[in-house]
Amino acid sequence: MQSWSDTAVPTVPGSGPALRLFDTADRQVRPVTPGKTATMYVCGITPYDATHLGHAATYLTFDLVNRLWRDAGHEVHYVQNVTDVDDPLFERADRDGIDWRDLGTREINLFREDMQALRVVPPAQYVGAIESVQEVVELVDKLLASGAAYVVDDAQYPDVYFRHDATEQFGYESGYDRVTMDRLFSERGGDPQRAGKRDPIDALLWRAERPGEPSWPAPFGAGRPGWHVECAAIALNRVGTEFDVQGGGSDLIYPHHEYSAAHAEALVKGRRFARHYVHAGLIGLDGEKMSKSRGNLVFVSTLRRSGTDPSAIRLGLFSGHYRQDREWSDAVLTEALSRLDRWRTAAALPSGPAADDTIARLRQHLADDLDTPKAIAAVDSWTQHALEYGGPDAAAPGLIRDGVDALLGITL
Ligand code: 5CA
Ligand code: ZN
Repeated sequence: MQSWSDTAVPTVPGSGPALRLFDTADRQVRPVTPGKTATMYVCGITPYDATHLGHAATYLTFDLVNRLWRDAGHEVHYVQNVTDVDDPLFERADRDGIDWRDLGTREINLFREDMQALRVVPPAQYVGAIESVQEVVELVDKLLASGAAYVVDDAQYPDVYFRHDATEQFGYESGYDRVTMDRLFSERGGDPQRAGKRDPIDALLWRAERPGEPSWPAPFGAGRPGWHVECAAIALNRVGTEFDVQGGGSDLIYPHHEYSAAHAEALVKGRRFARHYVHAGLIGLDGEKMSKSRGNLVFVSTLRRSGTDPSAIRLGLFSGHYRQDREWSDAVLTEALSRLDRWRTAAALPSGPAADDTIARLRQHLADDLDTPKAIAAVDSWTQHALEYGGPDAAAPGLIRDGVDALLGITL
C-alpha cells in the first residue's frame, strides 16, 4: 500500500545523547540500542472513521523517535500497518450503506492527508492487512504445525486459536495478572465465551468464513485473519524479531501487543519480538477518553479545514508528556497557538541570543524518554530572551528554526 509523501527534514549541526525510552515490558527507561539502521513497527489505524487527535498523538510520538534517530545519523526502517479488514469496518459500512472496501479506501486517503499535513515522516513500508493475508496464512500454518495453535471442534466454523501459554514468557510484555488479563481480553475485542476454546484467553488467529463476510483460501479452511496475528506477520516479515521499537497507544499493551509478541516468539523461540515496547498515553476530551463509542472525537481533518496550523496541533499535543494520559481542549489549542506565534516572531528576528545551548537542551530532553515539555521550555526560554533583550548572533534564529523543525516537526 502506498505510504504518504516524504517531508523535508533539515539537518542540524552537532549531535545529542543517545535515545532512552520507557519499555513497558521492563517497566523502566533504558537506552534504545539500534544498529546503523534502526527498526520500528507502529500499529496503524483501523480505517472506519477519520483520524482523531488521539491517533495523531500516537503517530506524532513515534515521529519524534524517527526524527531523533535520523538526527543521530541512523537510517530508519519504519513499518506501519493498516487494519483494513475487521468488524468495525463492516459495521460502519453497513450503517452508512457503502461497501466496506470503499470506506477503508476513503479513510486511508484521509489519514494520509492528515499525516502529510502534520509532517509525519512516512513509514518506508505501509502495509494493509488485506495485502498481507498470505503472510498470515503461512504464519498460522506454522503455529498449527508446532502445536502453538489449534482448530476448535466446530464443523461449521472451524476457527483457529492460539494457545496463550504456548511460550513460557507469555505475559511479560504487559506484566498484567490473570484477573486483569481476563477483564481486558473481553473489553478489547476478545471472545472469552467462544465454545471449544481451551482457555478463555486463547486468541483468535483465523476466523473461518461466515456468510456475508470476506474470506481468503487457506489450507486450514477459508476465512480471514485475527487481529494480533496481522501485526505479528507484517512485522516479522519486514523487521524480524528483536527489532528496536514496537509502538502504539497504551490501549494496545494488552491484549494486542502481548499476543503479537507471543505469536512471533512461539515461532522464533528464544528471541524477544521487540526490544522496546513503547506506548503513548491516551488523549481525552473534557475528562473522557477520546473514542468513537463516546462520540467525543476531535478530528485532525476538521481542525485542518478550519484553518488550524498543524504545527499548533503538534505543540498542543507535545505540551504534555507522551506517556501521560492527557486532554485536548480549546485551552490547550489556544496556548499552543500563542506559543507558536511567539516562537515565530522570535525566529523571524534578524539576530538573537546564541542558540547552541538551546539546541543541545532540545536534544538532551527529547533523548530522555521524549520529554517534550522540557524541550518546549528550552525553546520558550530562548524565545523570551530573544524578544526581551535581542542578541548579536545572526545565525541563531535560523538554527532555532532548523532545530525545531528537524526534532519537533514544527515549522516556524
Ligand atoms: N489497527 C489497530 C492497531 S493494529 C488499531 O488499534 N487501530 S485504531 O484506529 O483503533 O488506533 C490507531 C492507533 O491509535 C493505535 O496505536 C491506538 O493505540 C492509538 N489510539 C487510539 N485511540 C487513542 C487515544 N484516544 N489516544 C492516543 N492514542 C490512541
Ligand atoms: Zn497492531
